Amino acid sequence: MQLIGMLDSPYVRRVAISLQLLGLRFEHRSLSVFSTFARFQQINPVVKAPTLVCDDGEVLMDSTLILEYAEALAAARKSLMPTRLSERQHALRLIGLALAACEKSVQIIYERTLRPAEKLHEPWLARVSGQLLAAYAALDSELQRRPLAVSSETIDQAGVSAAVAWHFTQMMLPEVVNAADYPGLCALSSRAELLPAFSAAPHGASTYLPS
Ligand SMILES: N[C@@H](CCC(=O)N[C@@H](CS)C(=O)NCC(=O)O)C(=O)O
Repeated sequence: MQLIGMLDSPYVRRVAISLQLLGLRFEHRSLSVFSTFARFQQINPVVKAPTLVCDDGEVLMDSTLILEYAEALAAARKSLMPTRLSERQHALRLIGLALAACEKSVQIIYERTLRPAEKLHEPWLARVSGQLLAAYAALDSELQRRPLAVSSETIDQAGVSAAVAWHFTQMMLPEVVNAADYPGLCALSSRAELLPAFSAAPHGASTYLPS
């Protein structure tokens, strides 16, 4: 299968890291939804990153749906989702917060980079920034209350998603989210980024490098 999209997208990165942790082989094509729009469009006319081209050619999109498919593919061997209901409920809460943080970060970046400066809408930016800080505040307090396991064998989807979201925001918007205010997220991120699955899929323009 082929994963389409750049690793500067937290959504693409969470899929690239998760596929590795699930033991699934894939080819990565680092196409941009902006600078290579036409090439992306030939693969997926909706031009959403990540896109997954399955082995039979069917095209999936949306990181959460792609991960649902990946979990089913790997089911007999491994899962990144806890099986006990109370643990799964908590993991889903953390993943929801991490995805909201990704969404709000991306909205700020798009507002700043895709819109002419004179058309920036400050009230919208203020609203989205407040939502972003609220998501990270809740995520950080959850992580301080119940720290997550962080090794290649034990990290789960909540750990992957929270670590990827945090690293993305720190790479792109460090002036909006002050790292020192979120010690739980800093601790998770600094350990997660050392894992082989994370370093093989670094944030940025490069292609995933399997070890
Ligand atoms: N909910 C989606 C969000 C994906 C998303 O918004 N990806 C961005 C790149 S970071 C994208 O495709 N942007 C182009 C566009 O929406 O037109 C997911 O989880 O995959």
